[in-house]
Amino acid sequence: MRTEITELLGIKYPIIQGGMAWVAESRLAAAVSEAGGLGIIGAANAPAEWVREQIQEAKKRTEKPFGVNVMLMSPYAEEVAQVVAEERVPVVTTGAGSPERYVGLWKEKEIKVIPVVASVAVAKRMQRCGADAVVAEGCESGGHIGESTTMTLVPQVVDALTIPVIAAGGIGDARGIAAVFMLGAKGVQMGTRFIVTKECQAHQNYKEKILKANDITTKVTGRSTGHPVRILRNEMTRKYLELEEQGASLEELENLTAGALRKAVQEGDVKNGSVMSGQIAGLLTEEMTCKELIEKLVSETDELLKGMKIYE
Ligand code: TUI
Repeated sequence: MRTEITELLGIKYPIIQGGMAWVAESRLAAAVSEAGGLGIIGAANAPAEWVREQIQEAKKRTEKPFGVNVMLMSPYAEEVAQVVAEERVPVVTTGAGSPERYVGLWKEKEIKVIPVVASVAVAKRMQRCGADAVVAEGCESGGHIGESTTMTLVPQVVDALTIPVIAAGGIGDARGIAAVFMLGAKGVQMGTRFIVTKECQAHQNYKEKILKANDITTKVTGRSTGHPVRILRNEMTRKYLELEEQGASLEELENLTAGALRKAVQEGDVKNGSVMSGQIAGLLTEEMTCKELIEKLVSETDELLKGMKIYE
């Protein structure tokens, strides 16, 4: 499965693990990279020293390339950007903003820069400022999302850019991978699918909630605040959406979600915590190791694309 993305990143398969806040730590990232994909440590809102420890831990666990996702709304984004450069992490992905001011710093250290984008306009800006590739992320994704679906976003970004495009949002199995290859993507990024792996350290309650979800279990909170976030429905989303409908203040809404993701991921409080998840949760029924998962995805995608015969 060699594509422009495997060549660019020096990896075996063009399968990237999403840099999920609180979930994507060194053990998961190292397991994905060891299995031939690209593991990512999610810096999210964590302090730079935590990110450095995670990078050093991942380096102990794998000699293969891995990445760090820098969440640009974090108060620590600037320091994390520096740590990534100092540690010469092979790949950086970014989310929730534009990484333009850090691109020079990273490129100086020969770090591959892959911004996650949710629109054609931002994708074009990223190419202009020197990105090596982009992740085009549709609103089927969990967490902070844009407006367009993967089906509509990916081919439009592919046509607008010359650098390779990685598709994300709503991909949970080989059918999803084959589908986005058809849309012109050269790789995939999967988040939710990697939460339900043996190496993922998220609380078992979080994993179970994803495994029990169906096609309509996710909700989008925060549309009124300009920061829409896709989460599995629970007591917290019910209260949040009710408050939002009543026109509650930003402060009231933020009180409800402060620390809520950590509460779900680490403490397993899936009633009052934020259980961020993509819409593909309903397709997922089984926890496996990263190696088992990646090998299954690759062999089934191969089969689908080799035997492709849609009609007579
Ligand atoms: O970043 C994500 N997903 C995330 S970040 C996150 S942490 C968080 N938690 C609570 C509230 C808010 C954030 C949880 N999930 N995905 C990548 C992504 N980036 N999707 C959309 C964008 C994006 C949005 C706007 C990228 C660039 C952009 O605009 C750039 C600009 O400055 O115009």
